[in-house]
Amino acid sequence: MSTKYEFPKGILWGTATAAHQVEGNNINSDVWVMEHVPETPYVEPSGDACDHYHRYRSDIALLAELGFNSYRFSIEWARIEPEQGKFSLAVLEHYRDMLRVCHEHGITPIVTYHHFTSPRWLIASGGWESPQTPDRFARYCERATQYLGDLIGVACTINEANIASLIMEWGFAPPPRQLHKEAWWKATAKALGISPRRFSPFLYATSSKATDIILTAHRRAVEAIKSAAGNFPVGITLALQDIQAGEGGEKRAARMSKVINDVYLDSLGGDDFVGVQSYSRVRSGPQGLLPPEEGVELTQMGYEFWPEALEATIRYAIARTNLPVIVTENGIAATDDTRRVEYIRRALNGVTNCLNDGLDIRGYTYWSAFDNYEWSLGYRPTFGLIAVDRETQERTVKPSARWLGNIARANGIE
Ligand code: GCO
Repeated sequence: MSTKYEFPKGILWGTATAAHQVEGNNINSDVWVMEHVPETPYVEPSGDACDHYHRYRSDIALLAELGFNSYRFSIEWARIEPEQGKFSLAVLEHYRDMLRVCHEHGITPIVTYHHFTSPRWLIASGGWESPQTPDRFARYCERATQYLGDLIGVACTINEANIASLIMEWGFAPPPRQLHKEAWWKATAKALGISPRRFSPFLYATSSKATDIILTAHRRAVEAIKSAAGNFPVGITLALQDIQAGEGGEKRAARMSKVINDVYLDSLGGDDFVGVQSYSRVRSGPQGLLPPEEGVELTQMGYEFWPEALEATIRYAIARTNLPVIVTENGIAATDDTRRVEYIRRALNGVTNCLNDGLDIRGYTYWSAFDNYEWSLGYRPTFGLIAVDRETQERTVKPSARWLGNIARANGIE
């Protein structure tokens, strides 16, 4: 006989998206430029994406109908401040309406202020290596909060502040000197009117100076949001991997943890929570990452199917910060939806283990609500609980959406 596990009252059950990945036509952003240079490493451009910019009303209604009580989405800096210092009231009004629609459906909005993309003008003026960026980011956060703050439920300043460190540490990008010579890098820099050496988009802001700038931008943003009517929890989100040591890899694993996780986790004093984003584990050998372990199932992303990483990363984040956790992303790219259910089931098992130990977890957010634009990999990886027809934009609810929606509605799991 199965017993029912009841989650603590008030837990946020939601799904996540990011503006660039779902809205469509984010033409004033740096990533749009990167997607469109002839030498682009992106397999396809984002185009209309899921046309969420126009379909948010029915999309949010659908999420509520499925049983979710929160929705994490990002507001797009490149739209809100299309030119430096010029703010678009029309766009702010658009996001205000999204927030209104959330509340109409009993959904707590979790708003991310920066999710990988930046305005072209920011990158043209030095991007994430410029000492002026923290102030610029704070000014945008302040303006947006003045306009939207009364309707925001939870705020995340920067999504995966550690992503560039992670990309670098794992060798997913060549070292800067080489990167600056790549044809697509040079072409994008040229299109933005900047020299390849000064081109510093968020995902490749890998220097220690950039790390400082990102963390300073976060701090300034927290202050700006709080001073501009922000009467809601404010935090950051981090891509946390369960870093395990393979044979002889202990030293290297410790170094990875430090560079990718600890530098960030150790500077979150004053935040209200930490957003944990977990997908898989990695194993480190003496020289670097080891390939996936033989016999372990792989996801569409090539990651190990390892839902237990969520429990490990929640424990790690809390041990290091002593802050409450919101799981702001957890998910799997899979064509077989039954594997998604199995993945989430095991991940939630980890969440309940943590809760049973008294750890403070405030929410679980599945990435993603929709099959969407997975950056340079285009539309092939399907993370969504809801499929989207690329021709017609028709939404199709997958069984995993109903299954997780029912858990959310019941606030419990069998
Ligand atoms: C990230 C981002 C998302 C991704 C997701 C799946 O974590 O990289 O927040 O934009 O799409 O993680 O890879």
